[in-house]
Amino acid sequence: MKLYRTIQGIVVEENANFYRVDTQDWNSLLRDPHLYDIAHSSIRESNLVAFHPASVCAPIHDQQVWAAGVTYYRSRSARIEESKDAGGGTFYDRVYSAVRPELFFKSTGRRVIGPNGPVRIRKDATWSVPEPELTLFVAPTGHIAGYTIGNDMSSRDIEGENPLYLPQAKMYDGACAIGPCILLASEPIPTTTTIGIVIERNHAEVFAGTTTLAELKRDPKELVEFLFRETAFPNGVFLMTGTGIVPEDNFTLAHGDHIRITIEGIGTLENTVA
Ligand code: DO4
Ligand code: MG
Repeated sequence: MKLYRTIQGIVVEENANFYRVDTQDWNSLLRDPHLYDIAHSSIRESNLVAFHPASVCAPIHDQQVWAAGVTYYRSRSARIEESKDAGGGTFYDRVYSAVRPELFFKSTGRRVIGPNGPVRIRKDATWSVPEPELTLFVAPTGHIAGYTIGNDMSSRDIEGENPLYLPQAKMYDGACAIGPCILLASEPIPTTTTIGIVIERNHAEVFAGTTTLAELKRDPKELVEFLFRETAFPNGVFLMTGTGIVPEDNFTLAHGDHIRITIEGIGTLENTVA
């Protein structure tokens, strides 16, 4: 069951049919402890609606986005390499195997870019990449209520120069895209789930990569447990779970690049670099 926030209102998709959810308020719906049941009870013939993909917005309003880092071996290795001159090797290696994960604030809800919206690379960066990440929607109670697709846009040269520059490398306008829907799930997402990314430049593929959730080193529940330890999220929160796909070191994004991230069972998030 997939939940969409659209210009026309809130819509739930089940078996390729779309149904109106009788509330206009995304925050109160996501806050509701009966979110799954409310969405499920909307699946009836009298609620059938036409679906317009172009009207889909980011599935977020007043929720924050947080992110986990170095949760895949590939991310650990890429970061050790990019920060070797700054002595980052031990930081990234240590956080990969530490009990406490790396968690950082990524974006306010209102700054998030939705499906087909423009993501950005920093003007003062020379090495920029998208990071395709399974993103959890966590209810105010700390329960993982759903899953979406996230793009944690990052400036590798800025982060690599000094780990203390991470907020500048990762928190700027157009650095966070989420969507297209929230997969509401009563069961954890399977570890066989595939994550794929394709980047096209002038209609030609310049990078493609895939991974699966089996490569994710930490249980999503463990990440949530740390996030909720000393912080409350009254509207719920989105938590990116880290990237397992990092392009080769000679790759950097360019203006006009088209980024397509697909997570099995959820859908595809498409954005263009503005
Ligand atoms: O340690 C820096 C950020 C890591 C990250 O964003 C990731 O692994 O996805
Ligand atoms: Mg990331």
